[in-house]
Order: sequence, then C-alpha cells, then structure tokens
Amino acid sequence: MPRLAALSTRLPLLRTAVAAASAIPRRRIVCLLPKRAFSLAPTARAAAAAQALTSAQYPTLRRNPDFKTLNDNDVAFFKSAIKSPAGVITADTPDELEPFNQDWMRRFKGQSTLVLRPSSTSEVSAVLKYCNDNNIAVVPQGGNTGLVGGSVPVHDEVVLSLQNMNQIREFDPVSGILTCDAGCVLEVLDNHLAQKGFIMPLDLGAKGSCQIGGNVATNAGGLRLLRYGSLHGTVLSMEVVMADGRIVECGKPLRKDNTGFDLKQLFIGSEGTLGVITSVSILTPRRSRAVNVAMLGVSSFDHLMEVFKQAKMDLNEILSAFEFFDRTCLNLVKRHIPNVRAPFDADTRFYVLIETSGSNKDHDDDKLSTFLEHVMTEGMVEDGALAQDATQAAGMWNIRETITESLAKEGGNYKYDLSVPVAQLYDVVEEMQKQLAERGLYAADGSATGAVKHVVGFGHMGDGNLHLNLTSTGWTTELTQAIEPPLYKSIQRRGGSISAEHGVGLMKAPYLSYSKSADFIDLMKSMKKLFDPKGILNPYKYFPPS
Ligand code: FAD
Ligand code: 2HG
Ligand code: ZN
Repeated sequence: MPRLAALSTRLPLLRTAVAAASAIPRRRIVCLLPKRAFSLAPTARAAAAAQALTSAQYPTLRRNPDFKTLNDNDVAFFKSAIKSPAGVITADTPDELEPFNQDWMRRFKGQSTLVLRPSSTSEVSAVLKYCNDNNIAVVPQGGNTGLVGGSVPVHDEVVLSLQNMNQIREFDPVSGILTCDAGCVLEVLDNHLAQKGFIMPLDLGAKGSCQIGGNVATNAGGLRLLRYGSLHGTVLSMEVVMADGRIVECGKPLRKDNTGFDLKQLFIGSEGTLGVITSVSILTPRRSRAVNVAMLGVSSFDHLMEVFKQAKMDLNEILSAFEFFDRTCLNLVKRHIPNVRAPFDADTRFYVLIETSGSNKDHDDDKLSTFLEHVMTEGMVEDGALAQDATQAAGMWNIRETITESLAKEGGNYKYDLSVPVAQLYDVVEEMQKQLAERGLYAADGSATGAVKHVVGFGHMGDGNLHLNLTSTGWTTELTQAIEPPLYKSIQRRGGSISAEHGVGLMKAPYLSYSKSADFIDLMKSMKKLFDPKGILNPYKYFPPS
C-alpha cells in the first residue's frame, strides 16, 4: 500500500494508487469477514457468570407487582400458540435461556424464565393478546446487540424474540423496495441485495447479528448514514403488532403516501415500548460500482476538521463515510484483534477513514486525487494510505469496526454515544479525561493506572456523533456517578443529545431530561398510555423512572 506522505514521489504514486483502488469490487468486503463482533474471551465469559443481576445493580427499579408471575397454564398456552417446538424456551433448559437474559456488553442480566420465538405475525399477535389480557410483561428482542440495556429483561419479563421471523417477503428491483420480516439479520439482507446490485442503506459493526426490526426499533445510525440518511427517511412502511395483539399496517411500501398520520415514524426509535415490529419495507439504493477507501493520520483535532471540510468540498456527492478514531483506539485494536496492522507507521493523535462510493471510476479517482493532493500539500495530514484492493480496504474497515470489540476486551466498558456540534466532538473526551484526573480516577499520563484505564473517542464524524468510551475493571455506582451527571450536563450545555444512535434503553432513562423537556416527556408518556395502556411492553426502560 503506497504511503502518501513522501511529497516528491506523491503525485505519480497517488495516481497509480487511485487507479488501482478503483478496482475494488462494488461490495464492501467487510461482510466477508467472519462474524467476530460477538465473541468474548474465556475470562470475559467467566466474568459474565459472576455478573450481577440488573435488579441488584438498580435496586430502586422494583418489580411492578401488577405484572403476573408465570404459571404452568401460561406456559401451556404459549406452547399451543407457537407451532414450532423450538419456539418456546423455558427454565428447563437454562443454557438455552441464558443468552436471552444477558446483553452484549455483559453489563445487564435479567431473570426471565421464558423465551418465545414465534414464526409468524399471527403468532406474535396471539402471544401479545394473551400477555395483555393477563398482565404479563414482555421484552421484544432482536439480535440482542443493543448497547443500552434495552433488549434484556430487568426482572422476569417474557422475552419475545423475533429470531424465527426471518423471511424476505419481496424485493422490487425497479423501485429498490425491500420488504422483509423484522427478524432478518442485517448482513443477510445486505448479501441478498448485493446479488441484485443493491445495498442496505445502513451498515453497523454488529451486522452479523442485529436484525432489521432491532435496527428500526433503535433507529440505528451506523457507517452509511452520512450517505443514505437515517431510517426515518428510508423506512417506507412497517407491520406492527400492538400490545393488545392488533396487527396494524403503518403505511404502504410506497415512496409517497400522504394519507393519515405517519405513525411508522413513532415506532422508529421506540425501542420496543410501543409495539412489536414484525415486518419492514425499506428503500434500498443501487450498490456503487466504484469504491475507494483511504486511512489518514492527523496530528490534531483542528486538522481533522479541516480534512472533513475539504472532504465535503472535494468529494461531495461521492463521500460515503468519514469515520475518526484516536490513537488509543488504534492501539487497543492492535492489542486485541489478531492480525491487525495499521496501513502506515506514523503514530498520530487521530486517524480518519474515508470512503467514496460512486458510479464512475474515473470521475471518483479524479476527485479523490484532488482531495488527497489538497490535504497533503496543505499539511492537514501527516501520513496516509489508499487501499489498493478489496483486502486492503477490508483491513482498514476492520480497524474501525473492531474498536467496540477491543474496548469490551479491556473489562468494564462505559459507553456514551453523543451528538454535539462537530467542532466540539473531542472537547468532550478531553473534558472527561481532565475531570476524572482531577478526582484521581484517571492517570492523564496514559499509564492506564487509575480506576478508569482509558478514555477514548471515535465515531461518525460526518454525522457529529461521538462515541466516548471509558474502560475500567468493572462497573460501579461510584464510577457511574462520577461520570454520568457531569457528562450529561456538559452535553446539555453544548446543545447536544445524550443519544445519537444507540438509544435510551435502561442506561439513559434516568437522564432523558437532559435532552427532552418535561412537557415533551409528558407527551411521550401519553403516547405510551395510548399504545400500551397496561405498560406491558419493555417496562422499566426508555421513560425516566417516576
Ligand atoms: P436488540 O439489541 O435486540 O434490541 C434493541 C432494542 O430494540 C430493544 O429495546 C428491543 O426491545 C427493541 N427491539 C428489537 N427488535 C424489535 C422489534 N422487532 N420490535 C420492537 N422492538 C424491538 N448501533 C448504531 O446505531 N450504530 C452503530 O454503528 C452500531 N454499531 C455497533 C457495533 C457493535 C459491535 C455492537 C455490538 C453494537 C452496535 N450498535 C450500533 C448497537 C446495536 O447493534 C444497534 O442498536 C442495533 O440496531 C440493535 O439491533 P438488534 O436487532 O440487536 O436489537
Ligand atoms: C460504532 O459506531 C458503534 O462502532 C459502537 O456505534 C460504538 O462501541 C461504541 O461505543
Ligand atoms: Zn456508532
């Protein structure tokens, strides 16, 4: 992979490099990599066994006594309502039950004794009607990759998993509209579309496990949002089962439909609190013919912003990703992920991964060449590399996409996904480092000797979305208190949002007022009452505890 730094040889090199890079196949190759985001080392597994129950971590979240405790008759009903013998998992098989009670971070642990895996919308409807009639609390669950504790029970709620609802219903190659069951795994959908020359408008590191229903329920952002926009724009319609079992079509698979309220928008990002999404129609774009990926090393955040501005100016409509990560992120990936090599040696404070996707290779290569020339001659970039082939491009994406997994391997991991004005993204990280250092909780010299070992920043710079992560030996109330109220106050002061993409779940419910007014929250509660009067859907989450 040619270095971009040596100015004397840069231009000829660059031209060759760009030309060669355009040979990258249309399909992003990360999806060919093994599904690695979900393995944890044996030590982490042992820690999971010792993991405290959520109800013990949050003693004030008492079980709502109005909810029924399951009995044999209830289980018998569910076994009759769900036809597939594998559709009901009970406490008789604790090993099978356990993964549904445990979140991806191994931070939250519920106590459900029943998992239901219906195979059709009518089965979901029968289950919910029964639960509603009998006051049985339910947690809808997709791929269980959520990062805010929303997808697992707090107490003994029944888990309603969409795993067995995984059929692609229809794809129209003229309009690009895909209609599928909510339980379809994102990567499976993307691979299906790739064969037809289309692409899913969203992509996340969790693609091998997360489901489209879960993506819609969390309004997931991810790596392609810069290019294709949010799910609020691309989801055209959905089928939802209400808490009382009614099946409601929210819209039609049409681009334009101005009849009635646009109710689907309410379900996008409702995190299983208003209804269970059973199918989704989504607008999918053509897959780009020419894809280029470059990774650049940058010495300061000011330079990073300059590079971003230049990328928007020079690459404009072909810019499809602008992701950044700091030096510690790269070092952790190198430490924890096998066979990772940075594409160049320069040790810079920040790294940026830039992707372009277009339909005309020569046009894209020219634009990228102009951009790289600008950022190098004007000293914005210290070093960089341009992927020469699909393997190199995958290697670069692999670094960015395995940051989350690397952080998880460090032990306890405090995660914050924040929206702030782009210029302030890294100020939030530095402010946290300073504040924890002043309290003796973090060693600012990088020796990782404090209660908090690392405070890192990375994320979707193009979307103004920072992922602030802290690693420590575990999660404690003291540490949480030292981090969260000051952080959320700072975000409020900056006019930001306490969740850019992961949602509210259990983790951020007490802090919702930092992003939403009291009147707004009241209105949300009224909506909840209307959609789910008995409050059986995903209780204890999303709304501030009263
Ligand atoms: P789950 O985790 O199972 O559920 C999430 C929430 O949605 C829960 O509240 C649940 O009750 C509800 N829910 C699930 N399915 C349904 C349904 N059918 N109907 C109603 N409610 C439902 N997120 C991003 O936004 N951007 C990223 O780039 C990103 N990268 C990630 C990378 C890794 C390695 C990991 C582990 C996670 C990442 N996430 C990211 C977070 C997570 O993957 C997303 O939030 C994802 O959309 C969750 O989908 P899921 O199917 O796993 O849902
Ligand atoms: C990402 O962008 C995900 O990689 C996960 O949203 C972020 O681990 C995190 O904090
Ligand atoms: Zn993200």
